[in-house]
Amino acid sequence: MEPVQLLAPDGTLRSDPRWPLDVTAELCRDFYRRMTLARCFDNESLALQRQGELGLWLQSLGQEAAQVGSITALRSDDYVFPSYREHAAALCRGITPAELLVQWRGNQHSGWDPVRYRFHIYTLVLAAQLPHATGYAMGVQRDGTEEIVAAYFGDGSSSQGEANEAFNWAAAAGAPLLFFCQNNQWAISTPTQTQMRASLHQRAAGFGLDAHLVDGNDVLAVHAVTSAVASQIRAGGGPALIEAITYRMAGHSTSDDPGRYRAPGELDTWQNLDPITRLETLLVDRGWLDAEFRDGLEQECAALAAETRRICRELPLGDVTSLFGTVLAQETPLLAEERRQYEALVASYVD
Ligand SMILES: Cc1ncc(C[n+]2csc(CCOP(=O)(O)OP(=O)(O)O)c2C)c(N)n1
Ligand SMILES: [Mg+2]
Repeated sequence: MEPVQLLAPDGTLRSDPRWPLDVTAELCRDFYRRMTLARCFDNESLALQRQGELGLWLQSLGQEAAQVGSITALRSDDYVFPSYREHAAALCRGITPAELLVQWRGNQHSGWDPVRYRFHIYTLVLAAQLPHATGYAMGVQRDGTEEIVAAYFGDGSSSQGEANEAFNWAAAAGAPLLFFCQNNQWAISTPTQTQMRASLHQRAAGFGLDAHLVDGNDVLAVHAVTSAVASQIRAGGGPALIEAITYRMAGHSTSDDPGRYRAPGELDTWQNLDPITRLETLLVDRGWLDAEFRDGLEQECAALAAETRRICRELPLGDVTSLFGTVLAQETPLLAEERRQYEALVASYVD
């Protein structure tokens, strides 16, 4: 299967009758704006981590098209289960920089109200969100509403038992669920080729999922495919999986040095496929990137960066012991003892 592509790396647009999309100036500018703002926020967060203001940061650099193209194809009340790198998608849902950073500064366990944004908290335990999403989608199915559910995960996570259980369970139940894999070629230092023999979309079809492969650095293709697949799920067509071929242009996290395992030249190859540059080529070609729009976006980016720097330093310190109160409805004696020990430890810190 060839990945669906509507916008070639050189900016040439082609249409595909199977994946219709009304490519307007407004749509392209909106995608360009969202992707540019996400990258700007990501760069700023990286800088904050390097300055010691964040404990850790996992960049979404290079994956903006996969995230923006897909999340904008969903309705705002479709419930989403992300993994941990979905900052561009989170920003599209209206989650604020403060809400996104507080967890990575180590001040709170998570930063936002998942019910308000219809966007679940980040899951760092690989693939744990996939059975959760399946169960949630089965609930939605029983409610009989028009809502569908989407779950983001990575190529490496697709090797987890939970992922494969979720694929099978969702397929068997006919749950209204979209599995969206960002195949960014790496699971920390393990390349996709080492991780699997059959590609994910092939495996997905074997589970009975409606499986698709898309160029994840082509925001138009991602959007067209996700829109069509989401409509099909909403109409009762059962679960589907989209594998988006993209690239993690940074290290796995700020604790990782990809120079130790990545072949020289690999990044250059993918830089030529940069999703933002690709859309920019189209915008310039069509005369849709006028000075007013460009200046406005530059100012918006500068304001977002400044706001991100400001709020990061001011983030309130949460109650770290609250974790003990949110796991079980009734505290067990063992948990109570552990809580007391932990509270004593925290109280013993001088600063
Ligand atoms: C159950 C589990 N095993 C191992 C890890 C350690 N770990 C964190 S991220 C990661 C790689 C994940 O790769 P992928 O799913 O492709 O996502 P990506 O980081 O590329 O977005 C690993 C092995 C973990 N967080 N959870
Ligand atoms: Mg990966």
